[in-house]
Amino acid sequence: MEEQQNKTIALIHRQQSFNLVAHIQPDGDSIGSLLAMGEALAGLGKTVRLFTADKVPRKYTFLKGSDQIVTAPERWLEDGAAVVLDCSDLERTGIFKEAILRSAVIINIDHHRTNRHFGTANLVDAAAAATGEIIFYLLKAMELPLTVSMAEALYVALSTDTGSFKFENTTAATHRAAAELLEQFDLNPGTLSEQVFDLRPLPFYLLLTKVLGTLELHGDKKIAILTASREMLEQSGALREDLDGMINFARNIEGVEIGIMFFIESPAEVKVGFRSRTVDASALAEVLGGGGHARAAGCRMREPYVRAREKVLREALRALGALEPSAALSAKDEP
Ligand SMILES: [Mn+2]
Repeated sequence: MEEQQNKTIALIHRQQSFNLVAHIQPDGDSIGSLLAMGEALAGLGKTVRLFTADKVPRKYTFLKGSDQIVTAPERWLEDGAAVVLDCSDLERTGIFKEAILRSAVIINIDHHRTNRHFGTANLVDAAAAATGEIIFYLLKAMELPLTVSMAEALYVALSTDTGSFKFENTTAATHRAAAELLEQFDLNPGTLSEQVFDLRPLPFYLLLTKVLGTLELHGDKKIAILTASREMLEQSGALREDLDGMINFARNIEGVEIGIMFFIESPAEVKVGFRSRTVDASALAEVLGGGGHARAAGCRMREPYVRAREKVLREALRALGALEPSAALSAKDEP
């Protein structure tokens, strides 16, 4: 870790321009990490561009500088170093993958256990609750002074990836970072949390009633499944980003070990999210071609919903130990 941190710092000092990229469907950690890192590099006199393949969700647009994050690849600085944030692999950067691969220098800063170490420097720490936490300690090691907007961005990164410091990825180091941010700046955690976690537009609630209506329980009520579709988004006037966090309703049912949420992208593709209480969600997602964290993971399956759902349910039952590997296959399954 320390060696990779030193390597990262050396690369930052050596390079003059940077393209910072976070993942598709950016979350609070992606946006907060992009903004804090971007402002830190700009403060060092570097030329900086900020990218995500999808637009900044509404709930993060109050963060200063979020309007500088663009989805347009033509803004890419061809001689710039790439800084990839919160991405376990380059697929997660969407349309920016090729541009990143063309870069002479790639700095990979991430906290996913499944990170592929695709960088020139790989500042990867699976023990960190958020990429924002790694950035906080990186900037501290560089002795770079923070600004109030960087502190807000990092606080949002820490609080969103820990579900308000509630998830079991929250550590003393996470709290220390948050405490230092509160100590140094006049942040209001109540206002920030309300903005990020509580206030939702009406279409969110209209969508929620539809999604909760799809609830199914399996495996002795230890697996809860929710399903959403593009039609539901259209009918309720909601955006894709309004689905963010909805999966927790499945996981939070008493007695449920695995919460699963499907999003039907098209008749031929589904996105699947996993939230678990005890089971290794990242191992479950990996079997299905995805990845993530121990308690939160996901995958994308290029097949129709009904078939994908059958496979996912079978793997989830297996992960619970409810199925013996051989008993898991019914007659019509391929071996
Ligand atoms: Mn993250």
